[in-house]
Amino acid sequence: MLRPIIILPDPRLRLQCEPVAKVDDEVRKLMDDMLETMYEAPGIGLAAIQIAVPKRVIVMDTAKKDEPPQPLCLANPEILWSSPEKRVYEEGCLSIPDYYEEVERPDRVTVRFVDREGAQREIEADGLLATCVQHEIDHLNGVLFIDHISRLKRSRVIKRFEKAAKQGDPVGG
Ligand code: K1U
Ligand code: ZN
Repeated sequence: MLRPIIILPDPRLRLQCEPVAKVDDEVRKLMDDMLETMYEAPGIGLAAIQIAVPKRVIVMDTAKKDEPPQPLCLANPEILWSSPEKRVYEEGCLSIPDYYEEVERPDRVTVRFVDREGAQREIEADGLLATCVQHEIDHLNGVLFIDHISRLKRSRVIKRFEKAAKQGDPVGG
């Protein structure tokens, strides 16, 4: 089922999300809805809070267009290790449509999480997957990619989206 994505300045995007006690059928349905919503957007990642569910669940698929899909569903993801080397990538966010800015983050991370079957796993991510998983875990802590850019750029984009929300423009243009 497709779910609506909430947009800046929705205050729910600043919530600290709650861990999932168990990956049961309800959480698996949430993961399926998130993947469907992410692919339709389209995007390469989505956190549950972006569809107004304050749980520590994220989905991602960073496969290239010419590769088979590689959906990943992570409950309670935790970064165990981050590389000292950094990578800069021009990020976007489905909750801040049509705004892109370069963000510097660790180039590689090790992440522990619970998978769709309820098993605890670890992945080592690099490149785009590393950038994406850090962006999504930030969402679970109420952090947006604009919190990693200059204060001036951040206040400009927040003002733009506040104005659009007041005028009833749903995409913030
Ligand atoms: O969390 C989100 O808002 C999704 C976001 C994830 C993300 C993008 C870039 C860097 C880090 C994390 C997006 O998917 S924005 C859309 C996007 O990047 C994209 C859309 C279509 C094709 C390829 C990329
Ligand atoms: Zn985002």
